[in-house]
Amino acid sequence: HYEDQYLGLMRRVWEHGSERRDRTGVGTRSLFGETMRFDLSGGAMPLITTKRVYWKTATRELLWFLTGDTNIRPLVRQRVGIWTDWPLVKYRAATGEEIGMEEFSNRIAEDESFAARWGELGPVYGKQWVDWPVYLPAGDGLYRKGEGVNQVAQLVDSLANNPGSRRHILEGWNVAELDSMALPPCHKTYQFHVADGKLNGLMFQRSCDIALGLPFNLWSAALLQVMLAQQVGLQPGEFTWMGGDVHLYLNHADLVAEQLTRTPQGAPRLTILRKPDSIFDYQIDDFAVEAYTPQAHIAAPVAV
Ligand code: UFP
Repeated sequence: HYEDQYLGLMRRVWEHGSERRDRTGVGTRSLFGETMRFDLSGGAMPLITTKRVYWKTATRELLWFLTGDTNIRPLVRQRVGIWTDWPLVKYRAATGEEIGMEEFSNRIAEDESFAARWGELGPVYGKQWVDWPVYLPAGDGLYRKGEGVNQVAQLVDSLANNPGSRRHILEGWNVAELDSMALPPCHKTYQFHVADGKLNGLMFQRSCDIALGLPFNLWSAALLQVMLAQQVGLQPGEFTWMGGDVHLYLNHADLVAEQLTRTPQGAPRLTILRKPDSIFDYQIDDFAVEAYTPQAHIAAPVAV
């Protein structure tokens, strides 16, 4: 089963990972430089079945990236809270207000100017993907802002018109802007490859929380590949995942113990219900997943 790779990675990191202190202070066990490969043909997806993965939440996030937005408001209005922690912590620190997550989310959703002031994440994925900033020399050592680069549009164009290229890259790691981002990109680099009528994809993730982040990241990266394939008239081929620092947090012991007793089941299939006019026109209802009967959700603490 495709998921044996995920469970095998979890087991190896837990049993053989080096214990390291990390930014969050929680501590991890970590291995460096890991790979998994998944066949996406016929609608197959690397969707984890040994616990429930909220693939619609991950899909909403991906669609939000593609709009170029970097404010949490559209996510919060869809009840997606995965990016809310960081603005909340910032708001509390700036105002001293002991506001809870729910109240903060409500204010973001209801009050547009509050969201504009407090919901910004800085130039994270969306900005870099569709509007990578460009500065043009304007003489006397000065620069003026040029039109941003829409990497996603360029990628679709190059896949369609120059399939043999070895430069089908989508990059989030804008070195000059890392300091203004809420979180430097984790899934920082994507590369695509056209061969035999198929679109192969590779995603490199510099830092990977196996328990909480990776199930989401696998789904989203594979979904982007399937969407791109549809847009350029190719079949989805193989998806290769590569991880840099691949870790389990020490406070995830219960999750690891429980999940490693479980056996992967079934082969969920993704269907895209129509072909939107462009990569930027997909809606959440365009995606259907069949034969997904996951085992129960496993709660685990998030390291912030
Ligand atoms: N993380 C992921 N996937 C993501 C994401 C974060 O696994 O998509 F946004 C995890 C990796 C790490 C933490 O445990 O969040 C990011 O911390 P750092 O920036 O210190 O690597």
